Order: sequence, then C-alpha cells, then structure tokens
Amino acid sequence: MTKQKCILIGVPMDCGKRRQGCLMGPDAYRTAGLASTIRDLGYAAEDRGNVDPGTFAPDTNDGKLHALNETIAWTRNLKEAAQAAMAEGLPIFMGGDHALSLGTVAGVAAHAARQDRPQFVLWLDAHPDYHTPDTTDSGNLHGTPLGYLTGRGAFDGFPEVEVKVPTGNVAMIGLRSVDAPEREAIQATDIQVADMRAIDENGIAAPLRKFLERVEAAGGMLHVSLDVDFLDPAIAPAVGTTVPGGATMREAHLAMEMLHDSGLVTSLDLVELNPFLDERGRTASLMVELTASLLGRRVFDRPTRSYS
Ligand code: 6HN
Ligand code: MN
Ligand code: MN
Ligand code: MN
Repeated sequence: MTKQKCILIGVPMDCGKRRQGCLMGPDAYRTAGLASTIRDLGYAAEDRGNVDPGTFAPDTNDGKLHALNETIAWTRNLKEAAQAAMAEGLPIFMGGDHALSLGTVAGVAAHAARQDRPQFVLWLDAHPDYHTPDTTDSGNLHGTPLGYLTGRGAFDGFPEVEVKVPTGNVAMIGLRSVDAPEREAIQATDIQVADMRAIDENGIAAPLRKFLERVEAAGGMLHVSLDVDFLDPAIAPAVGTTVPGGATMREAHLAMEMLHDSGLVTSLDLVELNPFLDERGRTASLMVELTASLLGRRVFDRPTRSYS
C-alpha cells in the first residue's frame, strides 16, 4: 500500500487563552524537523505554510469571553482549510492553541459525512475542553472545542456545526484537571473517559484498544487531538497549562504506536506547544518524535524473537 501524503498546515493561533506564545508553535515544529522526519518514514510531506484568520472586528475583551471575534474568524477559515486538506491526504495541524480544534475538527467531520463515514475523535489531554461559552469560568475558548463539536450549548456567532460529533464517538484519555461543570456534563454522556487514575490502574493500552476497536467496527475516520499537556510536565514543559502527573514518555509512545498499527488515523492536531516556555526545544522535539511513532516509526517489526 502506498503511504498517504501528509499535509502540514501551520496554525499560529494564540487567542484561545491569555498567555501568549503558541503562535510560535508552527515554526518550532518546522525547526524541529517535522517534515523531514515524516519523509524519512517514507511519506510524502507538503508544508502548506500557515493559515490565517482573515479579517475580524477587533476584540474589546470587556465581556467574559477572551478574543471571541478572532476565535470565530479562525474557526471559519480552519474549517475550510481542514475540509479541503482531507481530500488530499492526512492533514497535520501544527498549532497553535487548542481553540484551533473548533475549526479543524468541524472541517474533518464535514468531510467524513460527505464520505458517509462516522467521525471519531480521540482527545489526548489533561483537560476535557468540554466547556461552553456559558459554563467557562476562565473565558478561554481553548477550553471549549469538544463542547462546540458535540453540539453542547450555544456558541453564538460561531459557524453552525453542520456535522456534530456524537458523544459516543469521543474518547478522552489523560484527564486530570476537570472543572465542575465539565465533570457533571461528561458524566451525563456516553463519552469514553480514561483519566490518569484509570491509566495508573490499567495502563494506557486497555482504554485505547477498546476505543480503536469501536472506530474500526464502525468504519470510522479518526481525528487525534494531541495537547502537549497530555504529557507529564517533567518531559514536556512547553505549555501554559501544565498539570503534574501526566503521561510518561513510554505511555505516550505506546499510544502513538497503537494508533499507527490501527491504520485508522485520518487527521491530527498538535496543540498548545508554547516555544517561549520550552527548554532547548525539547518539547517541540518530543512532539515530533511522537508524531513519528504515530506514523509508523518502530524499533523492530513485530513480532521479534523473545528469549524470555
Ligand atoms: N486546554 N478548564 C480550564 C479552562 O480554562 O476552561 C483549562 C482549559 C485548558 C485548555 O487544555 O487546551
Ligand atoms: Mn486542550
Ligand atoms: Mn490541556
Ligand atoms: Mn475552567
């Protein structure tokens, strides 16, 4: 089977929260060699440069929501860019903060619907990002994409989500910081959740395997949204919303390796990298290494001979 073409799309979006720096994310991935790493694995990789939000009315930020107009503008353009890229290959969105998923996932889900295939979403994150503009305390819209995409609450001014992602098609893995209104809402749904406690007890493979089996059985397309804060801050310091107790290097690589072996991944977000907070580029490089695992880098082709 010939390998799919990877379409790299830079998304220097920094308005999903107040702390700035994610706008440097796309260039950090370029500097860390994302495209050449992907090519070394035998794929074609095209860097399409950066998307922009187009024009929008300046945000006054006198209400609760931060940078609402700018976020809406990005969502519109990203939705189109994502939908178009899906027709050509496997898009990799180099963020940018997690508000970019408002647009990228809306676009890939619209594409899936045209193919008559269900869209599934894997959220690898310390946070569920399941707020609505009403429930958010912080007013930071990077905490809302899964609320928007699943059709929860009112997102006034945002493009209509024509193709909602059913909650039963969402898995959240890595959770350890959940706000009260999110917890309550998630518990009332069929979203598959593996918080860090579950990962401590059962490992990361068990919940991921279960989810991948469901995607496969449904003939689904799979979008993976990888937030840097999914990872433990000791190995990935370059993120504004660090939460201790995250995924280890091996847990993260195993998840990526399993995703590769499943053959189900059709699009990927790399989000929340804040290069201003990095240490000699190590978080950017780790994200590139994880992407390589997701695209099939491995030590050996299994099974290896074992002498144990
Ligand atoms: N992220 N729940 C917090 C809030 O401000 O709503 C944190 C959101 C984090 C966002 O992980 O992309
Ligand atoms: Mn997030
Ligand atoms: Mn997060
Ligand atoms: Mn909150």
